[in-house]
Amino acid sequence: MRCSTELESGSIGSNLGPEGRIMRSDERYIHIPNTMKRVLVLLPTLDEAEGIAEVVPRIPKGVLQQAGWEVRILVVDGGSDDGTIEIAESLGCSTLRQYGKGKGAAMRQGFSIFLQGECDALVMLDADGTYHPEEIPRFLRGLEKSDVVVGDRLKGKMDPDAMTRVNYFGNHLLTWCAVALYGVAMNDLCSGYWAFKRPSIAMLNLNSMRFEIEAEMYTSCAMEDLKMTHIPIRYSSRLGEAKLGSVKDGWNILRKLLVRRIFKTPPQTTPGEGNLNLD
Ligand SMILES: Nc1nc2c(ncn2[C@@H]2O[C@H](COP(=O)(O)OP(=O)(O)O)[C@@H](O)[C@H]2O)c(=O)[nH]1
Ligand SMILES: [Mg+2]
Repeated sequence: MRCSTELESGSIGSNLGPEGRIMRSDERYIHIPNTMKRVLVLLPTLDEAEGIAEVVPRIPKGVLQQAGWEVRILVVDGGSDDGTIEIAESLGCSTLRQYGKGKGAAMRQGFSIFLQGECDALVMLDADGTYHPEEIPRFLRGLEKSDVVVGDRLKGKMDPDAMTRVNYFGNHLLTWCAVALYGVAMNDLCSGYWAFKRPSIAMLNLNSMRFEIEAEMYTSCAMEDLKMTHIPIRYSSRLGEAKLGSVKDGWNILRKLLVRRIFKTPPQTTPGEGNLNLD
């Protein structure tokens, strides 16, 4: 059987402007047995050459295939000039130069592309070597009983230098604020390792531009009553340089929690597109 994928450049590229075009897709057509489900692994990158070279080969495609999952990898890049895109493409990833700037904008663009395609689930993780791609099968197993699975670094096994004291304290504080404001369980608000069933992505209403995206994902899941499961994960020191500024981004995250508590739907938003409605 000949089966087109969501990453077939013709169908997606034609929906995007020149800046947001799909730059290359290795697999225009793939053979997928009818019983296989498809997962899109979404990796945001900004000058992450070292990280992407480490993370992509560690995605356990074989294990996932045995569990019935066909894997697609999409790198949404924020304008790297260190060879990140070339490395990603050499490793068989599809790559996309995001509209605008910021991780939040990149993730929302990735979500929109996911919804244009036919994958059944989405897993997102940072491309800096902090999260362990080997744990993707645990996330997908978690989706059998819930709508969304969130990796919990704070109760998982964290390497000694993986998180600064300021960030550790800040993550606990922001998580506590989130639960106090929304009354829905959350263990690690700023985790960048999440998995979603397809309909869950379609229900998210997001307009974050930067690192407040995960907090907004939580608020949206809480307001849509999606069932979230939390699984402890490993967390390691990053490769390359951090882009997050602890105080500035911490404040943005808190502000997002407060704003979304009052204004439930962000302005200029359609589901899955946030304010990046590209029409
Ligand atoms: N596409 C895109 N990715 C970004 C941007 N800023 C950061 N990232 C990626 O988002 C992930 C998390 O960034 P990082 O600096 O590690 O922040 P932290 O993990 O929250 O401390 C990494 O994979 C970065 O390369 C951006 O502006 N655009
Ligand atoms: Mg990181």
